[in-house]
Amino acid sequence: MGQNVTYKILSEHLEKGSLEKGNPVSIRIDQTLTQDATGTMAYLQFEALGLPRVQNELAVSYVDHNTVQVGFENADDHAYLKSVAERYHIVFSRPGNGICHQVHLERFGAPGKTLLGSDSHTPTGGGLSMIAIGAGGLDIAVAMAGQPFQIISPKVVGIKLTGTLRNFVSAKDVILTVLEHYGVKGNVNTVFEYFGEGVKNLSVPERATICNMGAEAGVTTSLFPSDFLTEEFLIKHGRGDLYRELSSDGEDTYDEVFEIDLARITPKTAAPHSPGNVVPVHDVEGMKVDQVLIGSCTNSSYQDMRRVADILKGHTVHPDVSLGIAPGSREVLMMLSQDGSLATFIASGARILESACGFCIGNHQSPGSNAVSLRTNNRNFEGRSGTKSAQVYLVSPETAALSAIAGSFVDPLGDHGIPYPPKGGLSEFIVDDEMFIFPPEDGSGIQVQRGPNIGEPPTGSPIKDTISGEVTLKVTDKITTDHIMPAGQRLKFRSNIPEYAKYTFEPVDPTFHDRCQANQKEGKANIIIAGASYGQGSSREHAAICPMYLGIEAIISKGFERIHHTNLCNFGILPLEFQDEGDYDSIDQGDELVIESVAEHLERYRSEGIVFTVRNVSKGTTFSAVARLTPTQIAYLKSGGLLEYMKG
Ligand code: MIC
Ligand code: SF4
Repeated sequence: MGQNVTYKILSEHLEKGSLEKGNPVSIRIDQTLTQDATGTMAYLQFEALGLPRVQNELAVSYVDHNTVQVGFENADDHAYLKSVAERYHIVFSRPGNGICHQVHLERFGAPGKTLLGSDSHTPTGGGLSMIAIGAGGLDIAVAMAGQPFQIISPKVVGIKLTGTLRNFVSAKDVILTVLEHYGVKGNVNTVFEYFGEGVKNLSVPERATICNMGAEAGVTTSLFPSDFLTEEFLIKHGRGDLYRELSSDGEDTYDEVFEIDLARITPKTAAPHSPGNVVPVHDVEGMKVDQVLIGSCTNSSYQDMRRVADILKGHTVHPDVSLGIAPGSREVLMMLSQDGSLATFIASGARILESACGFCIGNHQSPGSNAVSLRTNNRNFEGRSGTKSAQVYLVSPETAALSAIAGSFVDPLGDHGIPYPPKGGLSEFIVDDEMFIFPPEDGSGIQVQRGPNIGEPPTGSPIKDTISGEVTLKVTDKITTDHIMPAGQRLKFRSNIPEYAKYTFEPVDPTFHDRCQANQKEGKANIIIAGASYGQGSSREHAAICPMYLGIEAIISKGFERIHHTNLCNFGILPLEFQDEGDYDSIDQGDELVIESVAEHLERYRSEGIVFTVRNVSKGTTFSAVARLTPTQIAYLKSGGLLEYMKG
């Protein structure tokens, strides 16, 4: 029986379980990556496991998120990360080296490998035909301890590509087309695998852009086959020996096929405030633009940047627009400086930003009130830019550059008078590993540095037999992890849970923290009621750790996103789904709920889920809610979370 690439790689890495769609399986993890915002907690957790060094093939620690460094906290985190890397045999990518996903693709990605990263955009590695999955930091810590990672054997959607993109239409428009079709919810336990004649017309960085934003659809990962372009990319990065060809055994290996003719794709934009809110650029043509930002792990390759430079050449940024450009890595920046593109950016009036996440996570470059901001990154959730009233549109680098010149939204296929740049630029990559610190063989003598902002990971307690408490918060559909744990100016508290917990649900209800603590003092549980697709977006496990710290014992929703559901189990919070979604309407914030005999229920594992009865004491009613848990997740809940389970 033929296989697709997804199942070929999964079979090679299978440690436990049977690879049949819907079954939980454990897979061996070859490589791990962390970034600083999730990494400090991941390494604190790894340290708590008490091992002498990491056990997996390759572990890389990047510093790219918190590089603005207002206050001492971030610099202290960087010092901790550097020392912990040397101590436990982890490669350290210094601040300035670039954005984790871009750098990992350039320097470590390899076809057929598995990669687990504490960042939801880890699937960028699928551009090199890897099974690259985003997860919470604790899952990465456990993978670094040599333990397998559990996933549900996925449904594989084959995205069949034919044709070639027209000039001025790019990979971003491809993934926006996919998002337009599949939306941002309901794609859990699914993989998007690209195949077909059109694949050979997309470069590795273009494939990476497409895989990167598959995260917005909520899939487990996305990937491309590995072919002559993969080999060329690897050879140019001095890693040709890692090449292996990987392709699917045919169209009938997919559970579903979605066909895209690249030649028919038109420029798209994701309008405020969701990456799934896709409209043709043509529909917004002429809209006045205040800010344009080009970069992020989605669109910051040399190919993207070079095309932007070619479009900007000889033009000045419109007087009403602020244009910022953040090349994705030091390699890209060095190449742009060598081929003259950097000079072109400067001459055009662009503001050159650090090779880091920066604007994408609201660390800086917040737009003005009600401003229209065009960005090449992957998320435009309300307020993520740092300005709640801003209107953020996600676009391709081509649309961004043309609009920065015009001062208004430009349809790249329209009559803008700028010719499509001929293929140019450097044909070889600049490979330079000077900004990595490779660990010594024996790091046992290294002293780990801990600044005052670095706290201990909180310990969980075993799930209670009766969960009795208040609905402290009722929220609607599509609550993102940016709503639960804001980033931006709050990001510096990632290593300090008591401090960071003060900002839990800050954008939704700033009184949440105090109200939770009041209930905790009275010995009452805090319970959250949520709509569909709860926990969309980032992998940040802080969206589970801080609620755990604030005594959230259960969350009842119309549905959870994959990474967040896993994080909740990892931190001992019971995730329940309404059996009848209509029950959501009958509950009010402030109602008292009781869930009894939790332990007894958890003994009754069912693959379709365990049904609990929830009593609404305030309304005098009952309703049913299902916990969709794997046997391992049940064990974590009983132990008080994954860390407690691992510690035995
Ligand atoms: C994001 O894009 O939201 C982040 C910041 O990269 C997160 C990770 C984090 O919250 O630290 C992600 O995508 O997982
Ligand atoms: Fe960084 Fe933005 Fe990519 Fe997240 S999405 S890793 S914040 S560039």
